[in-house]
Amino acid sequence: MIHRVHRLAASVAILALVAGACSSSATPAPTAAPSMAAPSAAPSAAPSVAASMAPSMAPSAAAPSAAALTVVVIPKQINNPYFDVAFKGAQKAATDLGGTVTQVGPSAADATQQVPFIQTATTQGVSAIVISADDATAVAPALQAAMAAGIKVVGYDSSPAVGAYNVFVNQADTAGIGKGLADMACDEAPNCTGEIAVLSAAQSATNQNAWIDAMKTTLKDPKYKGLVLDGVVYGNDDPQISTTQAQGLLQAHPNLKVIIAPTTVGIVAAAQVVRAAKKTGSVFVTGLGTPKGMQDYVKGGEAPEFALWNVTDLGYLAYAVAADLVNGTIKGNPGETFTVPSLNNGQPYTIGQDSVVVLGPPFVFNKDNIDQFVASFGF
Ligand code: RAM
Repeated sequence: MIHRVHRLAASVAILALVAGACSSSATPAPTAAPSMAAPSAAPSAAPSVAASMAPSMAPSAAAPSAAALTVVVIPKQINNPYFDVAFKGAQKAATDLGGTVTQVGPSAADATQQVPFIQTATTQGVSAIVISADDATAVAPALQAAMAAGIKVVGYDSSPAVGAYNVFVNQADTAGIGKGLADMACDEAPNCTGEIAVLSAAQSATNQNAWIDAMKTTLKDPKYKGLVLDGVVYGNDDPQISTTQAQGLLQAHPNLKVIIAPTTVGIVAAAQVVRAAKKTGSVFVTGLGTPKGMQDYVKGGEAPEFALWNVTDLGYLAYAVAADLVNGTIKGNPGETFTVPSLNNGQPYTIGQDSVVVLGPPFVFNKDNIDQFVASFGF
């Protein structure tokens, strides 16, 4: 137990649980753990399809032009609670900042199915497309065609290829998430020892692949030498496929200690499978999940800790960036700064390398804080 408390403290230092630091809600976040220094804009793991943009001067502040602002949000898939929460944030931003926002997208996390939605939005002549890419390169030509038609493209959550967006809004520092995943697995494995495995989303997902790579880098540190990564399986952000894959992990690896699911769909499926298999207390689940979806499994002991960011704020920030691009407040060039009054305590965001903006540090959830977060933020 002492081990767990110490390790959790270490995790919090990496994945800081910040009291209301990035919230668009008036209600403060529950636990006042110290924040780590503001993360620098993490480079996107997406492959480059075009030369990066030239730096420019910081912009002047300007209010969005509501009349001209029509934004289409294309998530990885609809029917995923994570993206519904993000869309609520975008809707709130549209109310606050002006403009209209709609969400369309495929029912499965499949990039080829995202392309027609991009093309339709382009034909409609919307002002901006906000997209979480199921595959960085598969959506790139359609997004570049949209950009050529004068539409601003904002990636959020999972990056399109560099050059196929104006700005990518990253939910958190990529390396920090990867290290946090390793640390939480280390927390949950007895004495930070034993077999671990990853249940991911789609095999092509930019964000999950970047986090897993960062986690593997962290695992090379001698501190984690007791952890053995059995492999990575893909549940495609589909509850049924994720369940089957989690069951497969338990069967293939009888000594498995931790399933790391860096996907809100996968982590719930894994926790359900562990409970149904009566492995509570011998196999643990961690990763990235919505607090509401994981509340029961945190208390049940299947998933003592996991992480996420403020998803509402992610949608809000993506919309705000789209609005600023459309009205010319920013161009999307590295080095530009901008503020969003209800986010980041009104402090400026800076566009970093590869035109990436980072929302802020994520939260680590456990039985001591999860109820308060859900009550305050509702997701
Ligand atoms: C899923 C999606 C999304 C990811 C979260 C953590 O809902 O794969 O891209 O950011 O999990």
